[in-house]
Amino acid sequence: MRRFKSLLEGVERKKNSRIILALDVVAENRKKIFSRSIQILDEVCEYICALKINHHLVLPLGLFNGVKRILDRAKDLELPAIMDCKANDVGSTNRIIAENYFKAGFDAIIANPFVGWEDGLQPIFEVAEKMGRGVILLVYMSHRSAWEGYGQKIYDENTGSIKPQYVVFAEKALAWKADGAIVGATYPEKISEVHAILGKDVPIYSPGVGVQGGDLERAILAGAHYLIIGRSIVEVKEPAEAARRLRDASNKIINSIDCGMNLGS
Ligand code: O7M
Repeated sequence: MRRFKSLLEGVERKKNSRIILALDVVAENRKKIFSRSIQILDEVCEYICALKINHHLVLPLGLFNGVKRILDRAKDLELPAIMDCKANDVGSTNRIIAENYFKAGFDAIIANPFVGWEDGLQPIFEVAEKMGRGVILLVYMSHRSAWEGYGQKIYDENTGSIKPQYVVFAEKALAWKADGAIVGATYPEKISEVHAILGKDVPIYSPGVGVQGGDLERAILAGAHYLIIGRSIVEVKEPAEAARRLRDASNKIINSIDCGMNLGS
């Protein structure tokens, strides 16, 4: 059974935060990358509900070396960890990717639905099911050229209809019972559209607030549930203060929606 969604919801409630830290630490050497990562994690843990690790750490530190130690620290702090590997290969390779990241201690991994189900992402979902972990799918990315892939129009041979790629990916996230869907905060109109398809079944994780130009309020009002934030926390002088401000700002908007003060929600 996959337990990731409920695990994260529990931490979200306990911490009263929907901020996921993208721990994208860049430093001049491995030692500094590791020590800075631990330091930031310790400083901001109170204000976040999970952390996301990317190639910034896995490549220099190694999965079963430095990253595993960061994951152990995250466990001590009761923070779920997501691996942003954007798995995108044939099924046999995807299985190895998932097994290794889960064995190292990750609670969920991110995958690209572009490779399809059979002999594509199916093995990842099978491994996640067996090991009680989660799978989050890319639906519409935050960068400028996202439209070239995620926005292209595709022809459905079965129905004869033409749909944007991201709508089909959102439908797959529902059909495959994904634990989450990634939609960039830089495209709030896409968040609304995807949210209309997913409802409450598949929460939207939204990266791109801050440095990439995405607006926290617009993303949440459009339907983003979790905000994935990196440089606006990691690369400032006082990461804890930045994380606290982002958590408080997001909670203010969430509370205003709950009180029915935002007509757009
Ligand atoms: O806040 P930032 O821009 O410093 O960091 C955002 C993080 O989210 C960074 O780790 C990116 O690799 C990641 N990300 C995007 O920025 N855009 C996407 O569309 C998707 C991701 C992501 O997390 O994919 C799972």
